[in-house]
Amino acid sequence: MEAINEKDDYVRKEIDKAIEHLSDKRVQHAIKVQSYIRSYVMDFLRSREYTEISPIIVSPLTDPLNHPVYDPKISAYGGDMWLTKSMIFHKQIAVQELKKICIMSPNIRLENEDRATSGRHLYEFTQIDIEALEKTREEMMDLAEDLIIYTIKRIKEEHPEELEFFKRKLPDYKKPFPKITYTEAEEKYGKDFEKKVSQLSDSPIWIVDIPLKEREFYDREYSDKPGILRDMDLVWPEGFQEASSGGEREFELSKILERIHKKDQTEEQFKWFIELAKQGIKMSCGFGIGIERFTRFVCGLEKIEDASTFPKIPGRISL
Ligand code: ASN
Repeated sequence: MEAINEKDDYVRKEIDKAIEHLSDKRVQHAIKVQSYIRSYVMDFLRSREYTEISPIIVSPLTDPLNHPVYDPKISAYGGDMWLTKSMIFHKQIAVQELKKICIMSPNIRLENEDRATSGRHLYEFTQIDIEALEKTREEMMDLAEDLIIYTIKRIKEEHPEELEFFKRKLPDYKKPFPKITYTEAEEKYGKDFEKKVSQLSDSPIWIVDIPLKEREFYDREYSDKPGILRDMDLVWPEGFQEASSGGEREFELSKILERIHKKDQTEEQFKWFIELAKQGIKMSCGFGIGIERFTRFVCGLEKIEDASTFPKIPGRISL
C-alpha cells in the first residue's frame, strides 16, 4: 500500500512540475522560438529542393551510436524492433531514390543519469536530419552554413520581440564558418576541447576530420588518411557546444564490413543494412541539427529542458 502511495506521490510531483514548467514565461517564449525555427528551417530546405519525409519510430535497424545508451525495443510479429536513436540508415536508403531529403526526426536515447545536469541532454529530442546523394562534405557544410544564417536572420527580422524577451543579441554570422580539425583541437585544448572551442569562438565553428574510433562505422574514412573520417561536427559559439554532427557515408560493402568488424560489432546486428549494401548503394552525405539545442542557443538558455514542452531528463520518468 505504501509503495502505491509513494508512486502516486511521484506522479503528483511530476504533474505539478510539468504544469509549473508550462506556465513559465521563459519556456513559453522558447517554445514559440522553436516553432519559428522549425518553419524557417523547412522553408529553407524546400527552397533548396529537399523533400521532407516522415519520421521512423520503430524499426529492426537503428543507429548503434558510439556511446552506450540503454536500447529500448518492442517485440512484435515474432521479431524485435528498436525505437529510433537516429534515422541514419533510413536516410541512406531513402536518399538513393529521393536524392535530397530532410526529416523532423524524434529520437530516443536513454542516456546515463550523469548527463541529467549537462544542460544539453534530453532522452527524447528532435533533430532536423538531412541527407543528399553524391554530395561531398564541403557541399553539405556550405548548405548547413546557409541554413543557420537564413534561420537566425529570419528570427532577428521577423521576431525581434522574442530576442528582446531573452535579452539576446545575435550577430550576423558570416560564411565560411571557421574550422579546426579534431586532432588540432585536442592538442590545443585537451580532452574537453569541444567546450573550449565553443567558448572561445564568436561564430559557429566546425570540428572536422574525426578519428575513426570516435564515431560509428557508417561514416566514411579518407582513402588517403587511414583512421580519419570525412566527418564534420558543428559547434555553437559562446560555450553552447554541439550543434550538429554529420559526415560522408561508407557505401562500399567491403568497407562497411571492415568497419563493423573494427568496432567489434556483429554482421547479424546490421543484416538489414548489409543486405542493402550488397545490392549496391551510392555515396551520400548528411548531418543532423538538434532542434532543442538550436532553440537553447538562439534564446541563450542555460538548460535544454527550457527548450522542450515536456522535457525528458535522463534518469527521470516524466510526462
Ligand atoms: N544525424 C547524424 C548524421 O546525420 C547521425 C546521428 O544523429 N547519430 O550523421
